[in-house]
Amino acid sequence: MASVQLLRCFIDGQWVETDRRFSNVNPVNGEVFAQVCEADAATVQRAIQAANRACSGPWKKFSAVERAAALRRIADGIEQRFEAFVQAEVMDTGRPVHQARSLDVARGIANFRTFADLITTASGDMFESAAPDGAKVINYVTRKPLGTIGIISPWNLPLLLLTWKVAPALAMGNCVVVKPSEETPSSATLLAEVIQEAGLPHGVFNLVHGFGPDSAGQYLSTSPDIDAITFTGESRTGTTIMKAAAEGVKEVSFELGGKNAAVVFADADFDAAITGVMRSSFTNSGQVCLCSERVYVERPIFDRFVKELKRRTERLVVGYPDTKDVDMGPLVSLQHRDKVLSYYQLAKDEGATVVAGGGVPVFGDERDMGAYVQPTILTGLPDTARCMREEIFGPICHISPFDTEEEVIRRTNDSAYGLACSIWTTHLSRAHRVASQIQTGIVWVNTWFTRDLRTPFGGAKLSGLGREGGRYSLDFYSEISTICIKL
Ligand code: NAD
Ligand code: 6OD
Repeated sequence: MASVQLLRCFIDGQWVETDRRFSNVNPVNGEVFAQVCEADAATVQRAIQAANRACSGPWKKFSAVERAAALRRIADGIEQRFEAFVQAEVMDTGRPVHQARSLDVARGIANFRTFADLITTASGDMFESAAPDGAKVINYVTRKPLGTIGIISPWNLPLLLLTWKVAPALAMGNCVVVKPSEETPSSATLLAEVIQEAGLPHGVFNLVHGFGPDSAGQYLSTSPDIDAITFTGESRTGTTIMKAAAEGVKEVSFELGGKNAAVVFADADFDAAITGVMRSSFTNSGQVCLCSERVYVERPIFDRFVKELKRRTERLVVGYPDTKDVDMGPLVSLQHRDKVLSYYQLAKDEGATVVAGGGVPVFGDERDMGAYVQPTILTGLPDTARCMREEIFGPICHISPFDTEEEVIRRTNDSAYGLACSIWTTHLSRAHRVASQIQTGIVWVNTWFTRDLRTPFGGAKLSGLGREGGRYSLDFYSEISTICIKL
C-alpha cells in the first residue's frame, strides 16, 4: 500500500499538527490515503487571532497593485503545480482527470487572475452636490477590508469553490481562515503551500481542517472574533451558520443548494439540447449545485427526447478517473452514495418509472468497494413527489412533459430553491420572455455552467443570500464608506 500522507493545518505561516486525526478516503475503492489533522476550538481560535493580527500588519500597507501581484504569484504557483492539484482533486473526489484539468484547476487559476485584474481596474462612484451655503461638495465611495473572513466550503468542486472566495477576499485586503470540507482537504492544503511560497505575510491565509458541528466549522462560524463569513454548502447548514452570525451582526454570503430545472422547448436544436442536458445532469456525477435534476420537455418531442437521453446515458462510461474516455467517476463518499441510493429507492416507492440506471454498477474489482452509482433517468413522478422537491445531488434527472410556456414557468418556479435554470429554444423572444420570469440567480439559454467571472452569482429563496462575482465580490469583501468633502 502507498504511504499515507499527513495533511496539516496552516496557521500564521506555520504548519500545525494536531492530536486528533481523521482519514481521507479514496472514493474509487474506499482506501484511506491520507490522515488529516483536525483543528480543535483552541487551534481554530489561534488561526483567527493570527488573521486578526495580520490585518493590522504589513498586509495592511499593500497597495491594490501589490495585492494583485500577490494574487498573480498564487495563480502562477498553482499553474506550476498543475498536475499535483489535479491529482489532489481526483484522489479526494474520484472525478475524471480531464474534468479536474479543464474545470477545477483551470478555474482555480482563473479566479486569482480575474480578481487581480479587477482590483487594479475597479473604479468607484463619485458625485458632486451642494452644501446649504451653496458650496460644492464632492462625495466619493471608498472600500476598506472587512477584516478576518471565515470561509467554509463544500466538497463538490473543492478548489474552484474555495478559490472563488479566497481570491476576492485577499484582493480586497482581508485576511482569511478557511475550512475546506472534511471530505476534500487535499487541494486546500496544496493551496496553503502555494500561498506560503508566494510570500504573503504570515497570518494572511490560514487553513484549519475538520468537520462541521462540534468541530472546526462550528468553532469558526461561531467565533466572535471573525468579521464576516462566506459559506457554500447545504441550505440547512446555511441556516445554522446564519443564526451564529446574527450574534454580532456579521456579514454573511451564502451559496446554497438547488433543485434546478432544464426546460426544453419543441423548437430547440434537438441534439444540442440532448448534449446540454447530459452535461447538466451528469457532470461531476451530478454533484454540481447547478445540475438539472428536473427536466421539462415540451410534449411533441417528449418521447423522442426520453428515448435519446436514455440511449446516451446508457453509453456513459462510468469508471476509473484516469481512463481516457471516462465520463463519470464515483460519488464523493460511501456516505453520500447511501444518500443518493436512498433517493433512487424513494423514487421507485413514489411510483417513478426508471428509464435508465437506478442502481450500482458492478465492476468485479476494487471499484465495487467504491462509491459508484449508475446515472439514472426517471419519468412519471408528480411535481409534488419528494424526489421532485428535494436536492438529491447525484447523477439523476426526472423528465416531465409540458404543454404551454405559462405552465412550464409556473412548474419551474414551484420550488423552495432558486439557484439556476437552463432553457433550450431557438425562438429568440421566447428565450428572453421565459428567462425574465424564472426565479433563479442565473438562467442559461442553450448552454449550461458557463459564466463570465465578472457577473454576479448566487441563489434566490433557499439557494442563497447575496451575490458574489466581479464587483459584487468586491462589495461583499469590503466595508464601503462614503466621504463627503465640502470644497
Ligand atoms: P455541507 O453544508 O454539509 O458542508 C459544507 C461545509 O460546511 C463543510 O466544510 C462542512 O464541514 C461545513 N459544515 C457543516 N455543518 C456545519 C456547521 N454546523 N457549522 C459550520 N460549518 C459546517 O455541504 P456539502 O455536503 O459539503 O456540499 C453539498 C451542498 O453544497 C449541496 O447542497 C450543494 O447544492 C451545495 N452547494 C452550493 C453551491 C452554490 O454555489 N450554491 C455550490 C456548491 C455546493
Ligand atoms: O461558477 C461559480 O463561480 C460557482 N460558484 C459555481 C458553483 C457550482 C456549484 O457546485
